[in-house]
Amino acid sequence: MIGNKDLQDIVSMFSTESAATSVRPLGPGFINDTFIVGTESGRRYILQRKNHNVFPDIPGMMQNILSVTEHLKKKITEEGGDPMREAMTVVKRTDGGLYYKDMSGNYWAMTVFIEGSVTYESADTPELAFKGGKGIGKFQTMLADFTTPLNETIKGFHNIRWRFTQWDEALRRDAAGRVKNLSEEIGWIESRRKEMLDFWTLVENGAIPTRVTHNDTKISNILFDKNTNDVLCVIDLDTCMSSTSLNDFGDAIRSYTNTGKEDDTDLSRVSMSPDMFRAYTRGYLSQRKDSLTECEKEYLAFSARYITYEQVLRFLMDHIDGDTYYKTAYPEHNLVRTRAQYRLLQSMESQYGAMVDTVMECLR
Ligand code: GN1
Ligand code: MG
Repeated sequence: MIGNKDLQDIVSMFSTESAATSVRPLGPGFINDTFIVGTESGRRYILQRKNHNVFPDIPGMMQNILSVTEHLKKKITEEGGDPMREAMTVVKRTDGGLYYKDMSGNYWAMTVFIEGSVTYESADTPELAFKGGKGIGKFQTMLADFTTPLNETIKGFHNIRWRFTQWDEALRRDAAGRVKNLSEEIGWIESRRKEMLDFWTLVENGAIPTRVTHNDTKISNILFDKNTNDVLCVIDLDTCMSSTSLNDFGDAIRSYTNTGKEDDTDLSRVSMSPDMFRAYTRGYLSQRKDSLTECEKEYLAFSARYITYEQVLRFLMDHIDGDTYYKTAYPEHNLVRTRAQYRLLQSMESQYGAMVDTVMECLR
């Protein structure tokens, strides 16, 4: 564990307004380590240790974040918004660098903390889901004319064909000797392989367009305004890159509509809430209805199944690999997550007809 003195030294590498007075851990991220930094002037900052096992090219990732946030700030300013609160602000190093690499090879980056914001681990009301959908819709719209090529921060992140390559390799390797006990769970993945690849073919042949998207739109990656609960700022831009808008929609549905927790041990609590689905979809389409292609609209409901399936695969694959990717709180954690996300997937599958109808209704 890194000591406070070390953290303060790291903070001093960055151009904060004044010296740090406190550095404390923040939030439940699965990948990076996040800290909140207090300073003498009262301004607060977010310091993150970026996980370079997950993100092999941190310089490329930070370059992405800088160019995306600069673009967003321009848009927000043009529209009369507050660019310091509605977009993340990268705090550079005192010598202008975008990150700091410490003696142990860890990468650190800093942004301004946005005051008056609140985050949620789950959506408790359809109103919040509506606002969340509207926020991601706006985010995608603001990035629609962003043309700077982005680095691929994680290869094939939502590309199921690539995920199957990794999956097949993980099964073959059986690094933790767990495969023998997982025939049922592996069957969940295999029985849907073809259906998922068929969908992905539409992306590969261009029927579903590629756009600049966020790719990790779960509710905890959104800052809401403390007073109005409107989306204030979309954060965690580490995976901002070329992908499909469907992936942002699907991942948000996976998170907002779940009546249980992502790692619920009581599967009877887990299901997809049709009310939350309707609310999020209404919010999202209020911003994106006129910009999506017919094919995107047609597969909107399916994208929730796609991303939830992918998440089942990723949690199970990490369990098979011996828990090397996601942070876990206990040895079977990734398996518990796998089962809970699979229950959510089943719930989506059984309500799929109604989900398609809801999308149609929200498009009218
Ligand atoms: C990770 O980093 P965080 O907690 O926002 C993961 C997402 C998963 C999510 C599951 C880079 O998101 O892809 O959907 O956990 N991020 C990365 O909760 O793998
Ligand atoms: Mg996050």
